[in-house]
Amino acid sequence: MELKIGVIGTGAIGMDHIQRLTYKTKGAKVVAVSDINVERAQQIAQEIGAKFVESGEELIRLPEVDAVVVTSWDPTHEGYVLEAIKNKKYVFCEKPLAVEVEGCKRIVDEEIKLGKKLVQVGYMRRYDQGYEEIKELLDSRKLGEVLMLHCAHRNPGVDESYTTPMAVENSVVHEIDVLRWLLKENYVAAQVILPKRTTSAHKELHDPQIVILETESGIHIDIEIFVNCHYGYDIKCEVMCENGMVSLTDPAFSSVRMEGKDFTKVSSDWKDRFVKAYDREFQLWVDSVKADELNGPNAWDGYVAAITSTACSKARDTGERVQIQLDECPDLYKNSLVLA
Ligand code: NAI
Ligand code: ISE
Repeated sequence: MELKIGVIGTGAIGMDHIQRLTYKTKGAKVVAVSDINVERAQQIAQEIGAKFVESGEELIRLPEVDAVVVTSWDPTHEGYVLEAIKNKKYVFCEKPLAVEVEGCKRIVDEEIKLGKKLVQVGYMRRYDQGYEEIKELLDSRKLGEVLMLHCAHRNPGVDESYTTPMAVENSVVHEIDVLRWLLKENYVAAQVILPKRTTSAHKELHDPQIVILETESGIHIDIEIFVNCHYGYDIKCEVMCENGMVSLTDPAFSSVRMEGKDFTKVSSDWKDRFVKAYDREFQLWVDSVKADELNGPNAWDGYVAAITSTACSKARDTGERVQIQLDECPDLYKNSLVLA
C-alpha cells in the first residue's frame, strides 16, 4: 500500500523532494501540500494531483495524511514537528530540527513522553556512497586508529540572506552530523578561526571560516566552510589514520581531454552532488515508516547537532575554545550511532 504524504514547504528543496517522492520513490504518494507562498503550492498541487491546504497544522491533521515532510524555513520546523508528534504521525524534517537547542530538546521530550521515535532529520550525507564506503573501511579497522580529518564544504555563492552564523548552522551542520556518525564519537570542544575574508562576501557574512572540532578520543577535525568559492559545489573529507588515509572522491562520471588539458565536471549545487543520497534517504524513510520502525538520523541526533553548532557559534563570537557537554543519551535513542 502507498504511504500517503503531506509536504509543508514548496521552496527549492520542497519541490525537489515532491518530485522525488512522486516520480522516484517506490510506495509513496504526495497527497497534500502547503506553503505560505500559496500560488506556488497550488500550482504543484495541481500538477501532481494533490490537495492544497491553507496551513501546515491543518495538513498534519488531515486523516488521509499518513506521514509528513517538513521543508519550510528553519524557524517553522519545531512547531510542525511538535504538531506531528501530537497527532502521532511520522515526520521527516529537513535540517535543522529546530533553530535553538531548547527547541530540539522539546521535541526529544515529547517523543520520550510518547515512548516512540516518529521524527527523522534530513541529514542525507549518511546515505552518500562515498561516506558509506569510508565508514565501512573505518569500521573494519584496517587503517588503524583515526587521528585527524581534513574537510571542506564549498558553495559557489549565496544570497544576502545567508549570514555569518549560517556558515555553521546551515552548512557545517551537515559535517557535524555525518562525521559524528562516521566516527561514532561525540564532540567535546569547538574552535572557529576567521581567516582573510573574500571580497565576494556581502557585509553580513564572514567568508571563509574554519571550524575545528575535537572528539571524545582526541581526534581533531578541521572544516573549511567557503560559500563564495565561485567554481562549483565541492565537498571534501580526508580521514588520516595510523596506517593509511581514506577520502571522498568527486562523483564525476567522465572527463574530457582537449587542447592539452583534462576537464572533469564539478557539481553545481547540493541537489546535483547528493542526488543519489537524497533518493536513498527517502526510499529508506518510506520503507521504514511502513515497517513502523525508523532507523535514520533521529531527534537526538538533531539535538546533538544543535548543541555542537551552538558551541561553534560561541567559539566564533568569543575567539575561544568552547567545551561541548551533552546530557546522557536517553534510552529511546541508545544505539543511534550504529544505526542508519
Ligand atoms: P526556500 O526558501 O527555497 O523554501 C522554503 C519555503 O518555506 C518557501 O517556499 C516558504 O514560502 C516556505 N515557508 C516559510 N514559512 C512557512 C510556513 N510557516 N509554513 C509553510 N511554508 C512556509 O528554502 P530551501 O532551500 O528549500 O530550504 C528549506 C529547508 O530545507 C531549510 O530548513 C533548509 O535548511 C533545508 N535544506 C536542506 C538541504 C539539505 O541538503 N538537506 C538543502 C537545502 C535546504
Ligand atoms: C544548504 O542549506 C544545504 O543544506 C546544503 O546541503 C549545504 O551544502 C549548503 O551549504 C546549505 O546552504
